[in-house]
This record gives sequence, C-alpha cells and structure tokens, in this order.
Amino acid sequence: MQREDLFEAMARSIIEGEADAAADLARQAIEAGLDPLEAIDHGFVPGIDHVGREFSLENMFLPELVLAGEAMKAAIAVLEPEMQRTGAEREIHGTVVLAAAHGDIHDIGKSLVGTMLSASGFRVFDLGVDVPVEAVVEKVREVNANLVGVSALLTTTMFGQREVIEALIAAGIRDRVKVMVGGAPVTPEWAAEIGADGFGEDAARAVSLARELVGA
Ligand code: HCB
Repeated sequence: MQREDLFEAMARSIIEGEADAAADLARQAIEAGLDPLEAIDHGFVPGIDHVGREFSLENMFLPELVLAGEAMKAAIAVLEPEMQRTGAEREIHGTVVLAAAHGDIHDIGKSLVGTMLSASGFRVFDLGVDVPVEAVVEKVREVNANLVGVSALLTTTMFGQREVIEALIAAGIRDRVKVMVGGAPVTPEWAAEIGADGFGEDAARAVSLARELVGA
C-alpha cells in the first residue's frame, strides 16, 4: 500500500472504530519501515480529530467516540514497543511525573507523551487519569522529579493544570520542578497565564520541550 493510502486507511479505521483494522494497519506501518510517530500523527490522529469534530457537531455520538478511542489505543499498543526500541537511549535526562488533570479521563495523548519521553531517556511516572492535585505533589516529592506534565482535554479540566502549579507553590517545591502542560484545548497563552514553563503541542514537541526545560 502507498504511504498516503496507508494513512487514509488508518484514519478510516479510527473513524469507523475498528480496533482490529487499526492494529493491523499499525503492523503494516512497522513492516513498511515507517516511523511510528509519523504513522500516529499522519494516519491515526487525523481520524480521531475527525471524530472529535463530528462529535461536537452532533453527527457522531458517545458510543462512536468510545470506539474511536479504543481503536486509537489498539493502534498505539502495536506501535509502542517500536517507539521504545527506536528511541532507546541509555542516559537518563530527568524524572517526569505525568498526569491527566483531575476530572479528566482522556489518556491517549498523555500516554503517548509518556512513551515518547521514556523512549527519549526520561524516567516516567505516569499517574494515569483523573489525578488529584495532592497525588501529583506527593509523587514529585517521592521520586524527586524535575519535570511535571499535566494533560487536559476538556475546557473544564484545564483549571486543574493551574491547581497543580498552585499546589507545587504551596508545597514549597515549585522552584525544583518544571511544569509543562498540554492537551487539545491548551494554548501557549494558557500555559503562560497559569505560570507553566511550557506547552507541548504534541508528543514530539513535548519531548523537545522536556529536554530544553531540564537542560538535556
Ligand atoms: Co472526549 N472530548 N469526552 N473522549 N474526546 C474531546 C476532548 C472533545 C474536544 C470532543 C468535542 O466535543 N469536539 C470534547 C471536549 C470539549 C471541551 O471541553 N471543550 C470531549 C468531550 C465533551 C468528552 C465527554 C464529556 C463526552 C461525554 O461524556 N458526553 C467525556 C469526558 C470524560 C472526562 O474526561 N471526564 C469524553 C470521553 C471521551 C472518551 C472516553 C470516549 C475518549 C477518550 C478515550 C481515552 O483517552 N482512553 C474520548 C476521545 C477519544 C476524545 C477525542 C475524540 C480524541 C482525544 C485524543 O485521544 N486525541 C477528543 C477530540 C480531540 O481532541 N480531537 C474528544 C489524540 C491524542 C493523540 O491527542 O491532544 O490528547 P491529545 O494529546 C496530544 C497533545 O495534546 C499533547 O501530546 C499528545 C500526543 O501528541 N499533550 C501533551 C497531551 N497532553 C500533554 C501533556 C504534556 O505535558 C505535554 C503535551
């Protein structure tokens, strides 16, 4: 299959919520020697973005959103070991605590950022989704993290990113840790407004930002 056809089929597998087809196309991408992140960004992400748009226009509904999310995860599960393998580095650049803001259960993008960071030489502690602010602060202390990544996909949960920063300040450890934020509704302006150290537009940019923030 040609590259563009493969990308199109990937997007379609997500739109149709076909997890098996998505996983199969991910395997084809690996066999064709495609960069896994390129397959995600040019193949699968356009599919999930389409679903998001149709959902907001009420042309698609929650069950379709769920199926699309599952298909996305199936594709990433196939590509993940390949990302780890191709990015494997020995030197540890820093320790990152990752979390989806409290109230937010979207984990696809955050997990992708975690995979890419760990493949790029960061020790990653992914606390998962709907994470209370206190749990982030506690983990930062416990593992002596020098970077925190907070993901938010909802306009309502973005405020949780600000709360994490406020809690780090209240705990007296804000100066020891850099904070990067990301997620579909997040902008560089929002990051600046809440006092974050940076905004990661996608997984690749989150990795370069992380390196920059820890001076690696
Ligand atoms: Co969800 N959802 N959803 N959803 N969902 C969104 C986010 C909407 C924008 C769809 C829409 O209306 N257009 C919308 C939010 C609207 C808003 O707030 N303005 C929405 C809604 C409304 C909801 C529910 C409220 C629906 C309902 O129940 N009625 C509900 C909320 C549940 C909750 O969190 N409390 C809900 C549920 C779901 C699922 C469970 C069905 C499913 C998630 C499955 C899962 O994650 N396991 C889902 C999905 C799949 C989406 C869309 C379609 C895709 C999200 C996604 O995975 N994108 C999304 C629409 C969209 O964003 N296009 C829609 C792909 C990843 C790769 O991109 O942006 O997440 P990403 O991550 C990037 C990037 O942002 C950055 O790097 C990542 C990798 O490249 N990044 C970081 C992310 N985090 C970072 C942290 C850092 O430190 C640095 C960089």
